[in-house]
Amino acid sequence: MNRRKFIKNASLTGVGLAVGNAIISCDESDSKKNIQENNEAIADLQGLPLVIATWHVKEATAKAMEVLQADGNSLDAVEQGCRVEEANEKGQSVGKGGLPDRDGNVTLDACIMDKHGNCGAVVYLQNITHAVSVARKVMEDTPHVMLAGEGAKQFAISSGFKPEDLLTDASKEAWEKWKVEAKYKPIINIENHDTIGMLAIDKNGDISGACTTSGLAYKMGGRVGDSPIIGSGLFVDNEIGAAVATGLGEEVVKTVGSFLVVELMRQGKSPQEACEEAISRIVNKPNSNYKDFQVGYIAVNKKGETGSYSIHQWFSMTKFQNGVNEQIQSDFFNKA
Ligand code: SD4
Repeated sequence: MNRRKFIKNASLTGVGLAVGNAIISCDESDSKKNIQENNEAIADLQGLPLVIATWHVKEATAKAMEVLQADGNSLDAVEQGCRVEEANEKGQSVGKGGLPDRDGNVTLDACIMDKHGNCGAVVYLQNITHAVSVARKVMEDTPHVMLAGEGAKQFAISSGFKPEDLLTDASKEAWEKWKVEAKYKPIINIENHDTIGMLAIDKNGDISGACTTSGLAYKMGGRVGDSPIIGSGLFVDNEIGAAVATGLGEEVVKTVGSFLVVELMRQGKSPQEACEEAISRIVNKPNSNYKDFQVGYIAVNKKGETGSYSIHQWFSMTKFQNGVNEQIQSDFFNKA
């Protein structure tokens, strides 16, 4: 029995790892092997559950941890965690209160991915606050992985979501100020809170992830970023780990960033090393104008080790593990 099945079986029986070990022992050598696997399994599960998220979102990670501590699974945890920020009108890059495109429309992108590799996404979704939950519905209730625009909105409404105006007074005012000059220039670290990407490992050791955003402020009408694109904004492989991105989505899409981070972990890199390599792919392109934009990654592997890295300073990761919910400043590339 491999370690994964062992962990799963031990947690499914609900009778504890030591008992699980006794049940699966056949002869002495099997028994020794199983004890070793047992110890490894216990070590693996020690730092769990855990949740990490992009930027400073302690309320969101606290919500996710509440779900995990109540024996909830990692999929519920990331959905519930992301919903906190989607509902927070003060966050101007996610859900309600998100900054609009240049025509004044708030359009949301989100996706979610579970331990089986199932995923769902919505792009250019309007008038529905909880884009991450619509993405989950796409995953669970449709034969598709992605719905866009009006189709996504109609699906959400038919699934029971209430349409509402997502443009708050504060975001409308910011847009009106922007219109005076109407210059489109992505701002590095527009605020200390941005697109939320969240990754969680539950008590069974299973990984899920989600990502939700209103995208870049004052983008062209119809623009979709990396955040709802599986492999770019988010990728989960329950055998290996998971990664999620924030920043200038175009650059993340061009390097299929989150998939790259997970594949690098598969090849043996730590989450930190993998995030650094994914950033180096962007900044080391010939003629890269990386000085003008930000990209940040966070990642977690199956052992619960985490990493984060960005192009510029002031990207951060919020991490909730072993009872500590903390904001961790990310290391970064551009130290010049
Ligand atoms: C996008 N990656 O739409 C998102 C925006 C973002 O920090 O993450 N901003 O390109």
